[in-house]
Amino acid sequence: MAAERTILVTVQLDPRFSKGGARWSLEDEAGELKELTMSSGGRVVGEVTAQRHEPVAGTFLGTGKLEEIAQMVAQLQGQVVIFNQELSPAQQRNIEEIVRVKTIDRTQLILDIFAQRAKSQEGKVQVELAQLRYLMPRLVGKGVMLSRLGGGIGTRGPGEQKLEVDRRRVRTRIARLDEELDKLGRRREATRSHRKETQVPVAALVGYTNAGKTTLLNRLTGASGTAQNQLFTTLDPLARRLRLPSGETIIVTDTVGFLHHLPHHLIEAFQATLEEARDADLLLHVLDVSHPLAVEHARAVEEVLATLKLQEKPIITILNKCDRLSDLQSVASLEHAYAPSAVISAKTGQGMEQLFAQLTRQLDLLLIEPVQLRVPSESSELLAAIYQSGQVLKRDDVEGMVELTARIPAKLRAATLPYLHS
Ligand SMILES: Nc1nc2c(ncn2[C@@H]2O[C@H](COP(=O)(O)OP(=O)(O)OP(=O)(O)O)[C@@H](O)[C@H]2O)c(=O)[nH]1
Ligand SMILES: [Mg+2]
Repeated sequence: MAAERTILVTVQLDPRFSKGGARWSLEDEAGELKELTMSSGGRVVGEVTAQRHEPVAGTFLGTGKLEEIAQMVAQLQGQVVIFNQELSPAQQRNIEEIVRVKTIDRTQLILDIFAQRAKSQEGKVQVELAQLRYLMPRLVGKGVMLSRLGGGIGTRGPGEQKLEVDRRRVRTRIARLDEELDKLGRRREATRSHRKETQVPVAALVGYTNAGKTTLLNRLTGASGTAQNQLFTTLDPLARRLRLPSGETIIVTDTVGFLHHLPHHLIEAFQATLEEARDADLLLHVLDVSHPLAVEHARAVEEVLATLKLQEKPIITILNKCDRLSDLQSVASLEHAYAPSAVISAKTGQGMEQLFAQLTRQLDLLLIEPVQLRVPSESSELLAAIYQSGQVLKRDDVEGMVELTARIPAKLRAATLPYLHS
């Protein structure tokens, strides 16, 4: 199929209405939408941006803006309009009636990419399920949308009947896929519990899409997963054994990439894939430090980890693609802010010794039981030392005191003893 002529619509809402997105400029949002579209194989022929206080209930954008989009579609022979936001089924339908071509939102765009990439049986089932669940509430009414689904435009009667059949078919299919996923999940569970029995620690690579997770896995373990400069290359995670220079063996698993504003039901759809991360003893957060939005990416990843209740796992932040930086000075502050961290290039192999050392140290700490500490906030040197060589699992700042749950290496035992708190 030839690449569809696509018109992009990037809307930025008042930060109060778009959770956590305040630091992304309109240009950043538009840039990411373009990358996603190209990753899905679309051809961008036109772009529209808009800023709004809040969405219009029925049409998301105002009439004027929608007319502008309709004109652009006509002039540039656009075949599809893509929004960077989530649209309700009604909004989607109403917009399609005005712009006269198929209109898709951010969720559907990501689902399309996922559908192209999924290779394993489980991945395919997960994507199809998410697609059907997305489709279900949209199987109503009339319009361009319906004709795309094979229903008839115009006469209401037959269309409605057809719809009922469609809906029933979709429901049956969802039930069957649910069962299949269950079965596949049990098989995966068996593999994982086998790994647990053998007591090999598991480290899961997590991070923003395109950060270099697969490239790093390949370098670490000589695996040959596909790494590409496009978003969401990996949907089906690989797991490989790695023998560290210190002699320890660990299993490293790849995972699906994260994105900011990852639609909620996509996270749900990928729970199974992310179980690799949930079961891991250690998370390796790969961050592309050469990206101008690196800090924003890191925050988006932290948000997803929090949603998955994984933020308290031990994390090593891997500051990747350092070969692209002209001066390593700029990365020094990140190295400090994200400690324990390692500056590397998965491409050239630079910094791998530092990463191995961090891995070994964190694995050693895994064997130490966490303790509770209450340290005065002004003891900044001790706090820094705990962060540098210990492993902070939880932190609360309460009235001039810092309450920590942390694993403390032997050399800090004495210094922290007075602050032990049960
Ligand atoms: N210059 C440079 N490029 C890198 C480095 N690591 C990865 N890349 C490139 O970055 C792109 C993305 O790498 P991947 O390994 O596919 O990234 P990923 O995190 O697995 O991405 P998804 O699977 O899409 O989430 C590829 O073009 C890699 O060649 C690095 O250290 N330096
Ligand atoms: Mg990958």
